[in-house]
Amino acid sequence: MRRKPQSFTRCTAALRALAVALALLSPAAISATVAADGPPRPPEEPLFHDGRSVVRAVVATPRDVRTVLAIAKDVLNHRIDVGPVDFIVDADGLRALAKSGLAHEVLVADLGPVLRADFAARARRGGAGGDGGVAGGGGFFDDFRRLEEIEAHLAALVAARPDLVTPFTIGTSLEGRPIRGVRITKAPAGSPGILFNATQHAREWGATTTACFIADRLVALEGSDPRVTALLSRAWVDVIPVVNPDGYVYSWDVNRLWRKNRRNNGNGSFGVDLNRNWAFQWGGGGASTNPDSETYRGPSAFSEPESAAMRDYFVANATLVGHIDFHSYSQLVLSPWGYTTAPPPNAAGFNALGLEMRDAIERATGTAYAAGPIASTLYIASGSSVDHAFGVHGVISWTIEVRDKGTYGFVMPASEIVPNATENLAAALELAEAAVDGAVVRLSGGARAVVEPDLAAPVAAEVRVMRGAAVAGGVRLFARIGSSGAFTETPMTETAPASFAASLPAAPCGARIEWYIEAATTVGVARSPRGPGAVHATQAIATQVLFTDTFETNLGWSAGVAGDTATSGLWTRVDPVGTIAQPENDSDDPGTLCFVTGQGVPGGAAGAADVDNGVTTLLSPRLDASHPESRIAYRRWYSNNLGGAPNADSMPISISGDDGGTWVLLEDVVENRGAWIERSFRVADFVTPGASVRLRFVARDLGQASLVEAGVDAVRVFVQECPPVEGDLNGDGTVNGADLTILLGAWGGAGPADLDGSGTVDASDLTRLLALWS
Ligand code: 0X9
Ligand code: ZN
Repeated sequence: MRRKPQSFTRCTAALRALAVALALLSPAAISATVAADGPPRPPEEPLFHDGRSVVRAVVATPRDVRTVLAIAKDVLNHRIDVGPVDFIVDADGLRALAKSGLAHEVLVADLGPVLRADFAARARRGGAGGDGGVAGGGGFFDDFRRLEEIEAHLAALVAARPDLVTPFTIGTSLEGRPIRGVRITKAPAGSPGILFNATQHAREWGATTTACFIADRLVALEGSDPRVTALLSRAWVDVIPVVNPDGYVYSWDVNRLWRKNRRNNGNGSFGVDLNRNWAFQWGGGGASTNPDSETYRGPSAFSEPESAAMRDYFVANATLVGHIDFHSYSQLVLSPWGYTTAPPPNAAGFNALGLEMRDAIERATGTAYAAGPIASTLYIASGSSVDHAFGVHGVISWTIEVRDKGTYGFVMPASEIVPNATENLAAALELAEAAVDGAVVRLSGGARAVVEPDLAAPVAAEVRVMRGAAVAGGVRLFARIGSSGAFTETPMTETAPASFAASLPAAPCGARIEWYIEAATTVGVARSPRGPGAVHATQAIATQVLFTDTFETNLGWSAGVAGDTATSGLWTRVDPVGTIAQPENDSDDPGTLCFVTGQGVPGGAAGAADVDNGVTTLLSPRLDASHPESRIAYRRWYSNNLGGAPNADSMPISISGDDGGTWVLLEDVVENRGAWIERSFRVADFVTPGASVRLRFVARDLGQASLVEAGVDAVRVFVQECPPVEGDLNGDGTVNGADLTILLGAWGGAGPADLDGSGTVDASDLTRLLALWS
């Protein structure tokens, strides 16, 4: 693949103007329209946003921004670098949007029924529903919970493990509600600590449940999970799930989409955006002076009791070293700064740790998040928690925007609570360990699953100090061949600042290499992989590539077969033009071409060249997979979670061993990763290996008007095997004591231990085995 810039980054001046305009647009700029709601209704009369829609426009120019500005009732979320912005419009706004010609999709046609159904479901369950069961028991995470239920759950954690959990209150909200948290620790006094908080923004319930889940799991896993146990023995972890209790209650009782606190601003409007009310860089960009605005910064820094309580918490807890402020939505892992696009101190450290957190999330549930600094990844916002925590206290501070990416937005289905929180617990542990141990170790190019036998394969890692200082010679590789015995320690060489290299031991074909890296700082020892005793595992095995197709020329693929019904988005071999649903580049293989479903035009709408009205089939030529151990690999792209009727389709990928006569399903793709994903299969697990194997990729839009995009690249046939080792009776790749035991056990008989084929296992076989000894 040769990377080409995304079309909208080609014009940097326009982009800068766009960034400025977007900073203005951020909920702040929509104040006047929000005010059109008039004064808030009394609590007994919920607001359901009837007749309003949620739309996503792909903003590409400052003019587009002005259009959105004029039309939006509330901006929900947006990312500058990929262009989409989600916002609420009324019926007039929807008409205006259609007239404006701005490319957009309707994510929710009418919020009214959605919010009414959501409200009714919760009302049926009753206010006191849920049993506050301890440590995940009793279905606490089956549904969203009212403030009282969350408080009861925190109390239950304390009651269950008084040796581990201590309750605290950091202050009182405007309406007199305590802002509660729990401290979870077995560490001695004076140890470093971590804070996880959520719900500065009332409507972000997916963040609230994440914080509750983290507290719950830490309590449940302490004493059994080595990683959690080790963390809690050397650090304290505080969880404050609801920083804005008044707003949270209001989002349950009156307006599900309420964001701010409940300050009466005195002009008929309510609420200060707590995440614009912190002192560090208070009053800068991306915050509003207008009380009607959704990002109203308040009359002065820390004017609000909720943010002031958080300020006091940070002052009082001097050994706090790491922090995550959970928000929703967009699936982003965000680091300082928020107030400026200028890089923060240790930007490289933040970047490396952000990527580690993103990877941990993906390993946990397969969900794709993006990582980067706030101001350049999302938008400029000043007076926020993250900037204050890092700017004033030096705390390694993050915002995570949890699921999803706009399909449900703030109104996350209850079934997503646990998977969402599970992936964010993984990120939380990653942050906690890096902050406590003082460093992050990030493997360059990941941990290789396979290396060539008998060669010392290089291992490279980026080591970034997050706290304290590096220890000279403190980065070391530990490796062993096999799964038992001592690890051999090798110092890693610093080949460039923060880049360390060493080699894995050469291992015979078939052997498993286990290894880990340690990086010592003055405050602790960081490790890859994280967690005591965890190892990377790499297999030494010989790979022989028999066939490669990079799609730079057509080696006989058929794009379309008889019976295909799709009317647009047919498979085509091109250098793709990206949209929010389609790749901008082919996969990481030589050249630029791949197969995708329909070629777009630069700046075109995402729905313009997707698959519509039926199926489109991509059929391979005959592939020679006659080696009995043949494996087939391909890289695929699939997107079906954007646009109308998301997740309604799938892409079946099948294999035939008889030239297309009969087909066996390899996988039915539904995952939406926004990335090229490589898959490989052993042919014999599906069909009889032979010279007439074919692959078939069926992209389809069945029944509903969905946004469906797919791609295929880098098809290969290869074999991974070890030549048989003479004398290796147990097949572990070496001749050793285990083989001797087998030979002696077979003494006097026949079979494989009869190495010389004399008909009897005897002394001459023993002599031979000893001569072959590894
Ligand atoms: O705007 C915000 O406060 C956060 N996004 S949200 O959609 N949840 O409202 C992002 C906060 C990022 N942090 C900083 N801007 N410092
Ligand atoms: Zn938020």
